[in-house]
Amino acid sequence: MRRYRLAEPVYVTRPTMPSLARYSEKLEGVWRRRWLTNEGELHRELEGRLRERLGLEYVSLFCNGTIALMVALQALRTHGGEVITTPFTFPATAHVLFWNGIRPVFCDIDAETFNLDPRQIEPLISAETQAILPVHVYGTPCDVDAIQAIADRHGLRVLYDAAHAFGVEYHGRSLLSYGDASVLSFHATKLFTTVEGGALVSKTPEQFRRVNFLKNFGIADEDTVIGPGINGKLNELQAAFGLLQLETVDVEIANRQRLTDLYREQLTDVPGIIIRGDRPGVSHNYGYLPILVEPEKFGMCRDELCDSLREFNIFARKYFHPLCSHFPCYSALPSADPKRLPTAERVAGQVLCLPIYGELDRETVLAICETIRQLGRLGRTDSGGGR
Ligand code: T4K
Repeated sequence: MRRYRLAEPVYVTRPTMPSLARYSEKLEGVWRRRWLTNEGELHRELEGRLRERLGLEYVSLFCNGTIALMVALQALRTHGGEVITTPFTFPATAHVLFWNGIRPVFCDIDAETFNLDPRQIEPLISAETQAILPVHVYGTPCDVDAIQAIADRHGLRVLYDAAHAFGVEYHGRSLLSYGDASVLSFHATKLFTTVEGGALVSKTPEQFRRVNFLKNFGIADEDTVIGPGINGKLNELQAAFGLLQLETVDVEIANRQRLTDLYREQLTDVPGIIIRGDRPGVSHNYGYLPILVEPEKFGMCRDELCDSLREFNIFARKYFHPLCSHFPCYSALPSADPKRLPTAERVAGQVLCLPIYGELDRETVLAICETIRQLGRLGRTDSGGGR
């Protein structure tokens, strides 16, 4: 096999950085005002800009997506009982339920979208069910209409974990406008980042007000605390970073789209590698580049491919393996039984997220694809034509 070991490690993602000079410029005002957090000027400006960019009315900034999810559950008065969610997600999704005293009920996923399969939700609804917590995994929209119809039939809330869905539009409107609330993550690994950070998108002015109290200890004014809030605030240094990120995020999406097209072109004919196309009616953000590895056809399994790629300095990631239902804190739940989650089990065993970020160059993507192609060929030869 020809060796393509990359000179520098290539990670699954890399944040776009604003110029240090421009960041310092933005911070000058912060230094002058000595106003560092608690709804500062830059915080207000960023909230306003995000409302415009995302076409939404009620956006509350947060210190991270996890706390925003915690607060969203409180704001929707969802605590105790059960919430139906997906096991194919980052641990935060299930953990915020646990931290709100809620039992997660895991539901299997759809083989195309890797999101909650609406056909499997209804049998899981019980007298204890409070809400549905779907995830737009990799920014691919859930079947929002089917999920809403189920929620309406059973009087359930729908909270979307939209950590990956910055800027995604579905049928011409922001994906974040569906359901009762949506939560974004602005972590350093996300398409749009404030280093750590997140946002909660509310549906109504009442909900928006409640969220803003809850993220600030429930404080209404110096003499009044109206409820048991928490500290979910984003600070001015993060807001400054976010304002500069917002100037480049559309270029970042366009660059990632170009690279996604290149990956698709290069990998579609590789036996045993499944790479998905765009979905109808969706304006994607190209935040992640997941492939599925079918071991029989490819010649090696996902784990072998992932380990082999590391030897070539390519650090792909198995998002989202293991499933949340495998964590010791949830594995004893009846809904965590692998037999009830066959699609999630299969996808978690086959998925691999390849490096994608705007500054990744074309040659590196070509080298990654060629390495995958050759590793597959080698695997098929070693196993006598496929395992
Ligand atoms: N819901 C969902 C569906 C989520 O995916 C997440 C977060 C959340 C909720 C919670 O939102 P937050 O509370 O985090 O806002 C990363 C992120 O830490 C996590 O935010 C994200 N999902 C998840 C998908 O990815 P790790 O453990 O994979 O991160 P780490 O440190 O291994 O970084 C991955 C790669 O990114 C590194 O190999 C290199 C690159 N990187 C990372 C950092 C931190 C950089 O280039 N620069 C950096 O500063 O979880």
